[in-house]
Amino acid sequence: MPPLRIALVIAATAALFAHTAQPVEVTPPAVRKYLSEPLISKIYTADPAAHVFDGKIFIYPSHDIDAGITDRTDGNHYAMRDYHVLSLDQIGGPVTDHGVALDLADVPWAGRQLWAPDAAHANGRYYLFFPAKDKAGIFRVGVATGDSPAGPFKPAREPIAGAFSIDPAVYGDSDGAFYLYFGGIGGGQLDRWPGNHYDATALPPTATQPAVAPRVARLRPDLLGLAEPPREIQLLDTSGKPIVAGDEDRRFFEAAWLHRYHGTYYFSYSTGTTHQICYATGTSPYGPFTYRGVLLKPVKGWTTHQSIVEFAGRWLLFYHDSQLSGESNLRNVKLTPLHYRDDGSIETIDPFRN
Ligand code: FUB
Repeated sequence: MPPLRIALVIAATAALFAHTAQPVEVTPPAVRKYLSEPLISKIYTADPAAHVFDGKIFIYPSHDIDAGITDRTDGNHYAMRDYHVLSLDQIGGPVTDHGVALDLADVPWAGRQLWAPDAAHANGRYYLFFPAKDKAGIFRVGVATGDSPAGPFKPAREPIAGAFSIDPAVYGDSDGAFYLYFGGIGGGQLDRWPGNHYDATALPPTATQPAVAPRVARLRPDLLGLAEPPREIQLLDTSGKPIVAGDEDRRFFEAAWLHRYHGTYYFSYSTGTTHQICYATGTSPYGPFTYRGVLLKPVKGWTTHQSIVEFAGRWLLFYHDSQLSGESNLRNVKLTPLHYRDDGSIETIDPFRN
């Protein structure tokens, strides 16, 4: 063997030996810690709609269960059957689970899947707004009333006429008017309601067409029905153009929420497939809302859903992830402070810290 070749073989053997025989330093994967811990672990909870009633924080979440449903089409495995209300007197204090506030079996029109609810206080009563599939498998929005923020709630016999799809969110404005926001694409069926009429064969927009938009309607003074036909909310980019369906980082998917800060209306929502909570701002509860940025980066799990409320002089973000179970449909609710910059933009929250 020529001297050069011998030298190369020796070098290669030495290198191989070094690789296999030397202790190899392994860099452990970055350990990601959660920004905050579950508020309650005895039951699985998700989609936290938080409100301050009677000086306390009340949370109206979905109550996740393992219903043994393996069919994940259209979110069928999210097969929740009741609602529990949670409350806490102070941030970091103990969380009370007030037990079953509404049971699917007591809702005459509903068939299955009690998804994300919300609540309101008016007329000396408390109102729980909730979506469920009716007996024909179409998502509707129902309302139930009670004397206490913790429930129990008595459901109306029929769903709210003119309200459909999922994720109702109620906003009470400073002039006493209440607005109902709703809708969720994909499993939430909003794509099937072009022009507010149900059409199971409706085609979703193409990637370059405006995205399917959530709806808003003012509620009647008794809050038991809509005062007007729902309007499509315009979500615009900063050049004033509608956000298009192919813009999955910014287009609406589900989880509508409205809050007001320094006179500006903030519409926040989940982008679904890209797992972000984004927000957009406007000067009216009807919109249009102009996209401002990401409020919450993706959490552990598939879904993400938020509410924002001011309590004791601090702004709080309520959200969920799948920390406890690792399963996308068995979630746990959390809270973390939220911070505004001087220009009214919101600092992006990372649900993990390194
Ligand atoms: O909890 C069921 C559905 O998952 C909600 O309605 C959506 O917002 C998503 O969180």
